[in-house]
Amino acid sequence: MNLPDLRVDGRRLLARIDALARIGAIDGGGSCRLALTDDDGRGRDQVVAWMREQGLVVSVDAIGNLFGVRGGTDDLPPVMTGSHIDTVRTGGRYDGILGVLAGLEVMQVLDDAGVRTRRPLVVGVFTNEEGARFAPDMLGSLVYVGGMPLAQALDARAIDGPRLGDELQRIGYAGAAPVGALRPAAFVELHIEQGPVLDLDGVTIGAVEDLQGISWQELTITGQSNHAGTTPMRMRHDAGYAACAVATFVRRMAREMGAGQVATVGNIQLHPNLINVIAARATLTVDLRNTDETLLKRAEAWLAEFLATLARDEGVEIGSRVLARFEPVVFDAAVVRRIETVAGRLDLRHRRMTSGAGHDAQMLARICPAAMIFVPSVKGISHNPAEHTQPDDLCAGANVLLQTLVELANDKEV
Ligand code: HGY
Ligand code: MN
Ligand code: MN
Repeated sequence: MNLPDLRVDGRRLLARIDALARIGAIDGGGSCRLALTDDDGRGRDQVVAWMREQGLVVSVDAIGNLFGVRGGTDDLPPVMTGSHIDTVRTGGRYDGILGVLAGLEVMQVLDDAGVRTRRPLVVGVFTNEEGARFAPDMLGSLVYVGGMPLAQALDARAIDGPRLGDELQRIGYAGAAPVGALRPAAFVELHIEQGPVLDLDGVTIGAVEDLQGISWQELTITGQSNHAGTTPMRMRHDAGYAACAVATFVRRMAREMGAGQVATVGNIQLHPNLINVIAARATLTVDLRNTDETLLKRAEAWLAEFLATLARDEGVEIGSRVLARFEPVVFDAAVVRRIETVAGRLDLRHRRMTSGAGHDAQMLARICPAAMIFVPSVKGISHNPAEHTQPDDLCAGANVLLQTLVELANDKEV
């Protein structure tokens, strides 16, 4: 079989995507498998079962990252692919899952064709990529590349209370392998775009050349609970009003800054959260992102100024805790070019682009040449059960991944 003619089996890939989506299934066709919950554990069990069926050597490291290794002919550093299978609470069926299952599909195609690559191939499944239950996001790959001490990560607290290390133990994925033991020669991640660019352009493949910086913080606003009916407006210290003022400010700031600045208040909790009580306390999260680190820092500074003025004017205290802070990342130009060349050879419309979302590839880029392949998200919808990518596009992305991984794995000099 001529390697460039190898193609994935779309039916098998889609069947596995459907099977995994049924674990933690929610209305609308999506899944909820928050990191290290029972459903995430069941999802992991299913992926490990598929890895074992395919004869891969499976290892689990101390932060719960899963690796399926397919040996090569030469004892060289492996080429790695993969992503995550944890989801947000309103997750779709492709975010992260496509990268993991397409990686397994690539290995199955090589088995079926009796092909052994020079370098070993590895599929990684990284812990807590979403950061929805434990902060920061991309936690498993961050620890894997040495960006966060293991002990600190194991002590991370879930938004519902449990300690990360205890949850790993509870679902049986506190692995024995030391983190970072597998040092890849290169890393390529296939992922849905989760934005509207490819869909609007009618382009099938995104060769992702960079990824925007991320600033996550949790704000705690302490006011004074009081009677909603008797307290004159001038005497209020209303944490609920202050939280909403932050949400409207960051929206206005992003619009005024333009230049790709985005801002989201995605989580607001009020206490005591009652109709007739002025809120004593508000806890909220702010997500700021920009491809330009200088502009991202400017957005953080403007928010800090606004918070100081708001605290003074409303007579509340505002505390801030950094949940995640990652600078923009530029992917490896040679790997990006290789993705473009493969897409061109497969007659697929392709373009270079930036990732608006965070991904495990941004962490792997700290230790090896890394890049990403995007496929279109219909109407740019993601983190929503309605998340959809056309089957032909899923297969096109998996075929670009297949050919890119085979080329990298047979190249002595990556
Ligand atoms: O937040 C993100 O960009 C990713 O979904 N973790
Ligand atoms: Mn993802
Ligand atoms: Mn996501």
